[in-house]
Amino acid sequence: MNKKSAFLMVPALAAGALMLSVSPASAAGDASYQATLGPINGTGASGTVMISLNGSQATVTEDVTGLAATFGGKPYPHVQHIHIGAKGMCPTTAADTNKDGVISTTEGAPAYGAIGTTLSTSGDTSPAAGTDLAVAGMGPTYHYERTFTMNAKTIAALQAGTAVVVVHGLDPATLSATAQKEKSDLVPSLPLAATSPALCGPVVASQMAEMPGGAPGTGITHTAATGTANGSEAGLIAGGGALLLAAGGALAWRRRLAAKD
Ligand SMILES: [Cu+2]
Repeated sequence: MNKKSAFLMVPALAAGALMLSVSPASAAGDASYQATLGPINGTGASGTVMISLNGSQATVTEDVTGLAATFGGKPYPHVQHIHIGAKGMCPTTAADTNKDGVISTTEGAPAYGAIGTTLSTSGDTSPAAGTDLAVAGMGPTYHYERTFTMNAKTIAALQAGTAVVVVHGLDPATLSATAQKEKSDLVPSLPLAATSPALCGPVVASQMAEMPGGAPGTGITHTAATGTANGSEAGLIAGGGALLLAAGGALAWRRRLAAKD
């Protein structure tokens, strides 16, 4: 339903998207995105993320606060990712299909998809590093900033409005007695709390980056990309032009969805 209406709105935006695509090549891959992170699983945490793209070079700046503080007497490791390939949304409590009171990472996947990029503090940024606790964000409050080469799938998701930042790791004490005994759906050697989502925010195009000196004379205004609370509708609409231009990508995206249970 949402997808359909978003595609119906594409013709109005397609002209703008095409005009942007013929702007100077040096600016072709440059864009900025942002996400406001909100609590999942009742963490009460919050945060912001900025992503600045220069070709495939991404600079990610993130500030979070209110997360679980310690685990085993050490700063709590919060693995964090840009998820891609689904609806570009954060899950609601309805996603807790096994009714244990916790939205697990897997239960949230129909909304935000699989890991596209790991926001690790060093080394690998691919999905393979997704559950490496050693390169996770640490403690209840942290500032993260890193520049790295972002993979094409994640860049495509940013452009399509289907990227979602998810920070994981819950305080086990806040879980139901049942959930406290469960194992992680991602890493069975860890408790469920360790990998379940704590913060989530759909990534939307940042208006600021489109203004300075960009595409003079095109007269294009970007009203669709302003970050609404859930971001999904705006993201789908804003990404419509890009999806149309990258038909192959859109097809692959749908195949991924179809392949998913
Ligand atoms: Cu994740």
